[in-house]
Amino acid sequence: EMAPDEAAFQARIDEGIKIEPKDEMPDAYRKTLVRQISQHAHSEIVGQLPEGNWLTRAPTLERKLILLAKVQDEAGHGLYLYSAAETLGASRDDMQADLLSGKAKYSSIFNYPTLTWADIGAIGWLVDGAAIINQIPICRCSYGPYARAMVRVCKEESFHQRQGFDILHKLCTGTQEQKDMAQDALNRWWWPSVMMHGPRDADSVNTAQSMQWKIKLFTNDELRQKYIDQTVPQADFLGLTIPDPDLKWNEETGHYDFGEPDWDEFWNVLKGYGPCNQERLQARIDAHEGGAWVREAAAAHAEKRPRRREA
Ligand code: FAQ
Repeated sequence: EMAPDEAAFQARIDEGIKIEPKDEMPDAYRKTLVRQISQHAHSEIVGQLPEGNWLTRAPTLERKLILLAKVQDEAGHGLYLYSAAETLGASRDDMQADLLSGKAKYSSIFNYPTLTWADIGAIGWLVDGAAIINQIPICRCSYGPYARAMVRVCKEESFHQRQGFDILHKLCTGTQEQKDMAQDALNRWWWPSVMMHGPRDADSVNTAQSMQWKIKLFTNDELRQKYIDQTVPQADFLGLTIPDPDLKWNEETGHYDFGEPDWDEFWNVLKGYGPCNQERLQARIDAHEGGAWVREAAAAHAEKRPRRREA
């Protein structure tokens, strides 16, 4: 049985009324949002690292400019999302500290290495593709600031997805060596991108409550299926083979059947044992420590300004 104030809150959610920062809300709703939004923000920030790795080695000046813009967009997404979490009373310093101490989660996908230029195509195509499928529904989620932040984020992600597809299209219409490089990138990024949607519904502790609160509008498995249905024809167009022997169109369901990801690998990455977890965290710690003088200078400047006005 729900307490009367919780029932009233749920009734507002059911009516489709957006919850705004100063509205009353159950503690657990606030906590779930801070958890999801801060993890989402951390993902955007850590998500700059795998692609940032290729900025100095992009094959042309034009590709370098495009990639630089894309990586900067991800930083911007991180900042909107931290701001959205701050509207719930979360402190930026605490969120930052939780990321750097390894306490906070960020998306598993960013713990894999970018070994070749084709990986940059694969990230745009698959990872941004998966992110859009997850984030379009969040534009309609119950918490106003999170929903509004997602509108612009989704527009930018769709540019990112196309630039990734374009990189792979170029490679796939190039030499045999280039096409092999694209296939190799797909082989390595496919399963991590399938797992990126989160554990199976049966193992997802948060889905039921988040769906009831309309923080999530679809389950992990529903979004995973949508992602696979959308991506398989794109792989066909590129002439690439998805590394899943069980992948097969199902005439009856109107969806692709697919194989089981390696969930042990997924949980290991979440525990910190993925191929790049340590390297990613260290890069963020170094950036934070290296940026200390900027924060000190900004604070000193902010302190001086009112004094100067008085004088
Ligand atoms: N990685 O009960 P559920 C991007 C955790 S897109 C790590 O199912 P929930 C754009 C989960 O937090 C990527 N951890 O959880 C970009 C929970 O742990 P907790 C970011 C994961 O929240 C592209 C536990 O497992 N997008 O960055 C993952 O209901 C290219 C149990 O799971 C978002 O964050 C995972 N893959 O559903 C940037 C979207 N999956 O907290 C740069 C917003 C699950 O209880 C380059 N988030 N876990 O300790 C969501 O939609 C949801 O939070 C899900 C997970 C669907 C990710």
